[in-house]
Amino acid sequence: MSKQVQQRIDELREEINSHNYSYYVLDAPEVPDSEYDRLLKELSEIEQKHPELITPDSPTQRVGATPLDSFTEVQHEVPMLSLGNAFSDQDLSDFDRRIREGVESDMIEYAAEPKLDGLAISLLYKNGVLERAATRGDGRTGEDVTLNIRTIDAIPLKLRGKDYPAVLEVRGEVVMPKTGFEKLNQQQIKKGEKPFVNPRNAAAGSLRQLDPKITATRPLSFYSYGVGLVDGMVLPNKHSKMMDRLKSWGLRINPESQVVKGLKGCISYYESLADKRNSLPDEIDGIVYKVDNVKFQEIMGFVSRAPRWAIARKFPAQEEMTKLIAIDIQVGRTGALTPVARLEPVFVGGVTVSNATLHNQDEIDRLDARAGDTVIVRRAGDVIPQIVSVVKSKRSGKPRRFHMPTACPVCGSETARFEDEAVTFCTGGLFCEAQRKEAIKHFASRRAMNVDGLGDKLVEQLVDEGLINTIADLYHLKVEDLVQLERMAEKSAKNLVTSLETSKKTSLARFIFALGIHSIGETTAQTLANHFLSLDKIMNADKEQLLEVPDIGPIVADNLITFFKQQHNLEVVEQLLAMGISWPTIKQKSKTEQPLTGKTFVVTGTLESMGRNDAKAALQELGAKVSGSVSKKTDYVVIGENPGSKATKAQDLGITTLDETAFIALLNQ
Ligand code: 9MJ
Repeated sequence: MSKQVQQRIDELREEINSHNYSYYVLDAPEVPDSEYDRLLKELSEIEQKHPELITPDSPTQRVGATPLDSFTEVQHEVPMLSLGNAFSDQDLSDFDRRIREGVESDMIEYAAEPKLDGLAISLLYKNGVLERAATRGDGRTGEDVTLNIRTIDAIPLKLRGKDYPAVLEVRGEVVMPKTGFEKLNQQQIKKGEKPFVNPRNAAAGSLRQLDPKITATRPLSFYSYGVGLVDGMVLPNKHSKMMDRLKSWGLRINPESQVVKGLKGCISYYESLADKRNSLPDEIDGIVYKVDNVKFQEIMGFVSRAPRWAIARKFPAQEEMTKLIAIDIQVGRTGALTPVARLEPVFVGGVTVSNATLHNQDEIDRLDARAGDTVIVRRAGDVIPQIVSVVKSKRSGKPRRFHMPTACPVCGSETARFEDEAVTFCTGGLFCEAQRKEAIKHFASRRAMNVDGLGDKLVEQLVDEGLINTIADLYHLKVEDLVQLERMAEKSAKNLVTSLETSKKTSLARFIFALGIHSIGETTAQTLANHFLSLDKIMNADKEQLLEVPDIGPIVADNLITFFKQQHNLEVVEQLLAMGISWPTIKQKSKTEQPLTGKTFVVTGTLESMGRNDAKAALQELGAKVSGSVSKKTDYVVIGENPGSKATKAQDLGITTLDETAFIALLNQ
């Protein structure tokens, strides 16, 4: 029995390791994630039943249970080197000349590798098993980060095959791929925690965790680029061949690595990688050129802690220092106010940058950025330039703190900010030039005023041509004005004027929704109409009265009050009413008197005579509550064509169902 168990364990471990190899090293996954997870689950279950068969190099043993109190020091027997820098082709040409002269050869072959912007790490394998992982530290003394490194799937806990040296110290870079970095930062912001400045800081922060469980959640990766201590085998005498051996043992090598010939080869490799830089999965800050021939490396030797046989040719910096001239406000088409840093133009990441986003007030507070400050600007890849930090030591005088304006810089309306939200927005939705087009599109849309024939494109055209400025102007449009527009035939113009006329007969709820007040959706608009019965009462309600309405909280209440406090908004509403927009008086004195009050409906499937949203609105107008899912609390389920599981559930629960005919009859009653 136990022998069979051991055999299955061995099989599973081998298979899992082999899939890891295909995925990370060969970059050619063999099985879907689900299959990989299944194998790992099976192994884990067997190991739980037979804990005596668990070994530290089992793929289930990546995440340790107990956090550390502190990291212990590690002495590097072979020092971990740093690299000299080349900032220009001239620097590189000097380097090449020194090598040619040093080894007395006309043309040198170089192993060219992307210079990854991560953390240098040493991995010590004894008899093929990962024993210890350490940071570079100062090159001689680093920190033991074995437990954290073990959580990185791209690092094998056990080497592949059998022909590896008894002692093998692999060196390489732990990185956080760009996509993982973006995701991690989104999560950080969501949790209200500080985002990381760049992938390198994120990788460093992740490895510095005392609890490996946290590191395990971070999207870290690893590429090898060399060896340190080796015992028990002579490795190939070319760097590139040695890297091939590492690859065969399951260590990941950067797929962009290449052997190039002479200075010319170095330069064309540089150019091709610089072109690709933004589309590579990992952040790189240059190219490392290493003399491929190990004999030549030995001839060249070292200066202080850097080899004379290698150099890092840096790409143009992605971070530069400049002056923050001012913080301006941009108003977006949805009314969001975004602070923008106006910068003294600076060349960074390959372009001249003179603006950077500052996101919101919280971000400005976090940076403590003030007009006149010296700041560090970062532009990586195609992303919008960011301000990384303020150089406080260069601050002079006492610049004032920044505060979001209380009035919209475009239209002068009051600004507002939801509690617990980072965005400040303009409340002059109907009037603000920045929001004009969106406000008009929303107003005309099917579920709002339902102006047939007035699509988004036409709204843009009407505003761009200066025919309308606000939603009220729509009702002044004449056929003569419209026919002047490009691609507007007389018939379409006439139809549009008719649709506008027809749209004037609406409902109070539609009208409230059409105003496009922040956080007032269709349902809230309907609730307000049902409760207050008249526009006047809604416009004049104070906070207390608004909070009495079911499902209306303080945010909605505040938004309504602020909206109807803006003179501009009031004027537009007044004009609309003067133009003849009207709705049937809602006669019910209170919502309890409406025919369907207290009844909960679910609508499922396709109705022939109306859309689901219209059906919903019709029910709400009669006081019913419309829910998205069937439960014991549901009173009626309206069933259209191809209804799906909600209909079955209704039958199971014994709930009354209505077909379309019965439903229409009910509405007409
Ligand atoms: C990076 N950071 O990608 C070296 N490196 O070699 C590569 N760093 C290095 N090589 C010797 N590709 C010392 C550092």
